Amino acid sequence: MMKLLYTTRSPYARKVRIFALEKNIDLDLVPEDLTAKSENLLKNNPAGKVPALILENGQALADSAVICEYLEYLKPEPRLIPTDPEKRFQILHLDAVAKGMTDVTVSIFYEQFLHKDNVNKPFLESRKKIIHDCLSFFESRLPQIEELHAASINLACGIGYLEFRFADFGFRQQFPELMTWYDKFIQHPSLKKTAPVE
Ligand SMILES: N[C@@H](CCC(=O)N[C@@H](CS)C(=O)NCC(=O)O)C(=O)O
Repeated sequence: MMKLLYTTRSPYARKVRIFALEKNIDLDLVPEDLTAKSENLLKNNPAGKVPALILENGQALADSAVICEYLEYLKPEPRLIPTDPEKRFQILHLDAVAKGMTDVTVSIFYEQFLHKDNVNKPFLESRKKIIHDCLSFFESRLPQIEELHAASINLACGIGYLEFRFADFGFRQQFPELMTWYDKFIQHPSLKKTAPVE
């Protein structure tokens, strides 16, 4: 069976787990400790990040987008990355914005984790503004994220991570329509099963 190196908190690993659940692909989930990275992780992904997938022949795949692309290739149905070029690049664009928002959220977590007593306030404020702008972008595109696809999954993972770490940012109040979408979207069994836990 393929092995997925992951953490239960990682929004990127969560996207991969949701893809696998939707496609009924069994993965052997191997937990990683990112404060003491295993040799296995560093050997398979020298960038030291989860998720990393190890195929049955030993080949490693790093990065959630690459792994999801592989799972889509392995089992095309249900389609989560459209093939029709117009739809495909629309979704991939939304997917990239969702990933950008998650990257920014994760960078805030690291800043707070590393500089607890001396956080860079202007950095945090500029990062929060990016998150705000991304959420606003998606709130004005609700029809495009109605269905289950790479971008809607990625966005739900990003918002899930935001709620998990920074529920006090106030985005629930600022984006009620998007959060109504989110609360409904996370009822999908694959999302319920992968909610972040410490
Ligand atoms: N672009 C990567 C990002 C993966 C990533 O940043 N993962 C975080 C956990 S949420 C990580 O492994 N961080 C460890 C580190 O950067 O040292 C992906 O999409 O898989």
